[in-house]
Amino acid sequence: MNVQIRQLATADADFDTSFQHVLHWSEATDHAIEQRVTDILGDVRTRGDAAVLEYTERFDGLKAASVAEFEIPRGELQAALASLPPVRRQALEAAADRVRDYHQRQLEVTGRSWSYRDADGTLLGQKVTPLDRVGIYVPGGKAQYPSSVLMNAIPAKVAGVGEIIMVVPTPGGERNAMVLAAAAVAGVDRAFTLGGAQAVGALAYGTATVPAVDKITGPGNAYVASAKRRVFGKVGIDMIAGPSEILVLADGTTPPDWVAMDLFSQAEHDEMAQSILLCPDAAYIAQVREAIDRLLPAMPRHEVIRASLEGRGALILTRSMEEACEISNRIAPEHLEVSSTDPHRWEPLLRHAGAIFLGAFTSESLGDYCAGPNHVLPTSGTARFSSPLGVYDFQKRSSLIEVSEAGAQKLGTIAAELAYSEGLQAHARAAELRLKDLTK
Ligand code: HSO
Ligand code: ZN
Repeated sequence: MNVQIRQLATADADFDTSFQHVLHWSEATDHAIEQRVTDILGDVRTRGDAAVLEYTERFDGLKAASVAEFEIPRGELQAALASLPPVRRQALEAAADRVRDYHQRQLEVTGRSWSYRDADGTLLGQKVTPLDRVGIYVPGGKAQYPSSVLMNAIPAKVAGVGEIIMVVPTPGGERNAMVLAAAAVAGVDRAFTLGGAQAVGALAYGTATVPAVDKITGPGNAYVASAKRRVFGKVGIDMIAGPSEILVLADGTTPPDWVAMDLFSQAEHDEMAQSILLCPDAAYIAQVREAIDRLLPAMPRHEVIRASLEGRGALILTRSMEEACEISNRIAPEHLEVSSTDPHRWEPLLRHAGAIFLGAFTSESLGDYCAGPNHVLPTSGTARFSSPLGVYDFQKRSSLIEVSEAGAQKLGTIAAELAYSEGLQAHARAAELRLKDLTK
């Protein structure tokens, strides 16, 4: 049966209403999940390892006498790498090299501390420091993403994080060799077969066995997302990632099969993933539609792809490429492909997207694995205000101030005046004590 994907045109009288329908995305909070996560986190916080053991047995069916049994020895990570078929290992290592290289360049820009002296010789600046210890949550179960291990751990490593702790749920004890191998390649320091809210709690509060971290990154299910929200403040978090999204902005020159497959590539992640085509050429949209129907049956994940395309997908006919760019900005997609012979003409018009893929050869999937930039990206329109995961997420900044004697005179007068206006006597006096005529 043909795919019932929604088709709209900006020229339609009811376009705004149907477009709102495409955008609408109810992230209804599930109160039952919230409550259970609150209970689990409270329990892990007060009872530590004992609670982690109980929840891991209950949810993942893993029984152990101590949490230490859930730690995967470093040797096992290395052994997993050694056990891979050579082509797989080479692909993993080649991807890691490119991701490392990209983030190394990012470090050169964002890792730089800076300072200057003003006219009075006062030194002002900013010092960049890597985080001491981070936790990386790697989903297990139905989705196993070794690429996400690379995308989380490599920027942390490049930033100079002291210790990287990975947690990965292994329901039934089934360990994924690629995930473990990726941890070895990326330089993960310690790994535990733990997952769910209990793993997030253990990382946030620390237990006798699992060390407390300063920040937790990585995607997870609704329980993990809820737990990350709740521990935020005690620790840092990266973001709460929603289902994957792709928007293809096409001028009608790319082979339609390529575009259809790119739309499938994100749709196959999840029934709730979103794939959208924006194009000013009606005949081309019809060709992509035909390609979708022709190519779908052969896809192993055709059921997920169909559900995603029919539920949240859209083919949108615009009046022009300029208008397509405007609509893309309103959507602020996670991934934006500019499938055009002249992508650099459109790129300056595009303001909101997690990652922008330029030209027909740049399939989004290359970015998921090995182009170099991070694949952890803002979703659900959050590209309006946030950025890809990067080296900067594993660093923090401290301000540096060294006031010279001359500076103390000038700043002391200003600060004292403002301090008196706030009724803060001690602040004012601290500044005034350093004024020359008062210390004589
Ligand atoms: N597209 C996903 C990342 C991923 N794709 C992992 C394949 N594996 C993030 O949006
Ligand atoms: Zn993907």
